[in-house]
Order: sequence, then C-alpha cells, then structure tokens
Amino acid sequence: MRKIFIFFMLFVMVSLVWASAEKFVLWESFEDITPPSWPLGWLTEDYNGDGFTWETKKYGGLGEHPQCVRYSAQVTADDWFYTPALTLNAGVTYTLSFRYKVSSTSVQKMNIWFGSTQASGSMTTQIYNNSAISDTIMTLVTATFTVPISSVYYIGFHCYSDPNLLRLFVDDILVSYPETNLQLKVIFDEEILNSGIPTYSLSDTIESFALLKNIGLTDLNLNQRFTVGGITNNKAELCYICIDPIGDTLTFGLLVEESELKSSDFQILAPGLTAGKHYNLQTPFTFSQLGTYTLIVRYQNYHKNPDGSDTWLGRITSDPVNFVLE
Ligand SMILES: [Ca+2]
Ligand SMILES: [Ca+2]
Repeated sequence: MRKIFIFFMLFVMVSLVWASAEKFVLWESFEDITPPSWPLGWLTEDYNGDGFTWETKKYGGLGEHPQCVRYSAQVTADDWFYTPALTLNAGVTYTLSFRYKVSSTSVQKMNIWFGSTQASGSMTTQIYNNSAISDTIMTLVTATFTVPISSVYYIGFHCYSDPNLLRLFVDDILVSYPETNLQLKVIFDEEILNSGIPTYSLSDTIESFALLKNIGLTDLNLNQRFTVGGITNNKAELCYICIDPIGDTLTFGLLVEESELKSSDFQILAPGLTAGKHYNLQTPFTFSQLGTYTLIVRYQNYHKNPDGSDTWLGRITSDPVNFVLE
C-alpha cells in the first residue's frame, strides 16, 4: 500500500525537472554476428581492387567477444564500408560516434562521409577526417552532422592509409539525435514524504525511484526489463552512479543478475504515462560516510526486441540529485 501511496503523491506534489536524452538511429557493436559475415545491410567496397578490404573480426574491439571491423593491406588503402540505410531528417543535428585503434607501429588515415547510395561515387559530404590515427587503445571519436534534405542516407567509412601499416580497428558505431519524447527523473521516498533535501541515517533504507515518462504524442515501445548495473555495462537498462561527500565515485558492489532478454520485456508506454523502478540504494552501494551524496541514473536500451519489432533505442541520463546521510 505504501508504494501505491508514494506513486500517487509523486504526481500531485513533485514538480518534475527532466534531463536530456538521445535516441539511436544506428547502434552496431558487431557482437551479434559470426565473422567474416557482416550485420544485415552493411556493405564493403574494395575500391583499389587489391583483393583486401574491411573485414569483421572476432578480436581487436570492445564488448564480450570482442568483435569489430578491421582493415589491413600491403598497398595504399582506398577501401570503404557502409552502414545500412538511415532515414535522416533535415534540421536535426546528428551525432556519429565510434571507437578506433591501430596496431602498435602504424599511423592510419580514415575519413567518413555520407551519401545517397552505398558507393564511393555517391559519398558527397565529409563528416570526419583524421590522417594521423595512432591510438593503440580503443579511442572514442564524436562528430556531428546535418543532412540537406530529409531522406535515406548511408554513412561510409573510408581508409586511405599508406601501404604496409598493419591494422586499423573500428567498433561501437553509433548515430544518435536528441530525444524529446522521453524523459527520466530520479526521486527519493523522503523527497515525496517530506520537504527539503532527502535526509537519512546510516541505518535507514534509501528508496529511490527512476521514472520514465512519455511526453510525446505517440506510443513508445520500451525495454522495461529494468536490470540494474554499473555505468560501463550496456546490458543493463538502468545504471546507477553514486558520488560520496568527498567526491569519490562509489563502487557498484553488485553482480547484476542478467536475465535473458525476452520479447515480453518490451512494453508500450503510451503518451502521458510513466514507467520505472523502485530501488534501494543500499543494495549496490555501501555507505559509510556522513554528508551529502549525489546520485545519477542512466536509462539505456541497446537491445532490439527479440521478436524483431521496432523498439526504442537510446539513452537518457538524469539530472544529478542529492541526498544526505547524517
Ligand atoms: Ca582494397
Ligand atoms: Ca564489438
């Protein structure tokens, strides 16, 4: 009964301040393929015709396996790989991100373009260029771009390295844009029941609520498994980050039970409705100091519905919220 009461009070009393969000147009970690096959819709182009080009590999990248894309050849590179079709809209700022690394002795060259077909001749607009890629650990790259008209586009990754430079690896390719239809808010039970900053003793339970609200006009098909994990685990839908009174990030001391993702975990969230998880922060965190703590929660979904239906992919990070232990 207390839980029902809390949810009721929430909508009456709490003025909600929502954080920003991003929705994925494309997410590819190459974890769900069997190299040398590519994910559905991707294509390579051996433009210099030397018989070598981009390949998917079982090693070199990030993730559980850790599979990725690799280029290696003995002549000057002129080789492309292309994403599947992306429906992109004019007036929207898109963010492309990916990670790369090279073999220890090589300096590689790569640029990235978009165009209307999966062919080098139609790659019209450059998004990114780096002629001195030398990082030997996976390094995050972020670039923003806009498209001239709303249409279908393909993004092309183009290696133009000098000969005999060993290997260039690419992984975790993401295209996203700001999400305005879904928002995340974190509150505490104490915040609902009492005014002022939520305050607890060390022996209290610290009950938090991570709440997603559909503020758009259409249904959202959301992954509502709500597994809880640390920030580096993109298998968990909710990631909790807690910073202690001296500024240290607390260790997320829980081995998350990863239940197999089922089609039934994906549920429609209709406009105006809220879904979320009630969670005791003392399950993953050990609190020993008195003072003001900060909590940040991220909701994310990198998983397509196992039944193949269209689902919401993206991530939202809440505004930081404070609570006090005294
Ligand atoms: Ca080639
Ligand atoms: Ca990977």
